[in-house]
Amino acid sequence: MRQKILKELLQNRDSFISGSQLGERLGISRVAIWKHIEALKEEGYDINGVSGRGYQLEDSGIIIPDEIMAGLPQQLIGSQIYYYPRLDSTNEALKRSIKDHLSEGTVYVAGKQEEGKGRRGRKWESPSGGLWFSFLLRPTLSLPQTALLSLVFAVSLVKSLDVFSGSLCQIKWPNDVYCQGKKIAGILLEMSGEIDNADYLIVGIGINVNVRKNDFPAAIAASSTSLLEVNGREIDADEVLLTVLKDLDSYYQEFLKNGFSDIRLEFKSRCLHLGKVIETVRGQDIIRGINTDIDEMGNLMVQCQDDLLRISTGDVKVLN
Ligand code: BT5
Repeated sequence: MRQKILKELLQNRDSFISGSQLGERLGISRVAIWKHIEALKEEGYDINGVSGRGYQLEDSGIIIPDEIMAGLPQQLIGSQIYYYPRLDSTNEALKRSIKDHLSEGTVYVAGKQEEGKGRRGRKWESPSGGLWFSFLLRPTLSLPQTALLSLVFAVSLVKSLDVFSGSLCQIKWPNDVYCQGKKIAGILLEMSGEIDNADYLIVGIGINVNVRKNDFPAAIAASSTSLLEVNGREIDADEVLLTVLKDLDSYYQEFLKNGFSDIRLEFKSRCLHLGKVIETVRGQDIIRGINTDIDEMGNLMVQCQDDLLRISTGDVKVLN
């Protein structure tokens, strides 16, 4: 019933709709409507109630799962979608639900995250207006193959975001997505299990869709961008989600079938720093050199004077 009330409110978002009108349309009492509205507010939906006029929903990118799922017949990623107006972190929420036997491909989307996570304990700013979601996979791959998925999904994401940004997006190894020189999206993979037998893999993706600069701390505002900023207008978050989920699924299937070879070439063609001088840290050492290649295992190859070094984890700073 709550989903039905939400749909009615979304369809009437430009005006107020009274409790009795809602009740008539859905065949329940005005009091029952009021109770559901209070529960929806409790979940985090921003609903204005004005006596004598009724209810109005503030729509800041609400996703209706049924509508997205209807556009994804037969695919694994997005076979189940749940939307929450507010969560701590979609990765954490999905992790907590795993014991409830969630099916592979389940997606959790949040309107905003109060404790959004980046890699290595960093924070991911997740105000309203962004697309913050995670999905569950149970791949039967070796650990190095599973790790490659972070590069595979980065390639998938640049392809999707090209469409909505109208420009060629790029990847900063291993999986940050850049648009016009600024970060627009990030990916966080978390897994649990044994080395060759992952219990589960959670893939978290954050995309700055309609996020406004002044919703970010100054440092993040300066180094990031959004689809809103590059287009100069708001973009439908549900269309972005639909496209992104389709591409993620097709790249995942392609990787399972044919491996990394072709996807690696796409990664290289979109890599922000291939052929450039980069800096990264390995153990206690700061490595500075030319990034000459990304190898078949997704490692970064860095030429430092006479040594060709292979970097398998970490962050990259692009120097020129
Ligand atoms: C990432 O980490 O880029 C992975 C981000 C994954 C976020 C998704 S949202 C859904 C799911 N649920 C979660 O809790 N997380 C995932 P990393 O490469 O460590 O980048 C983090 C750094 O990016 C921060 O230290 C900031 O400098 C910067 N940053 C933080 N929020 C940002 C934002 N919204 N846009 C651009 N840059 C941001």
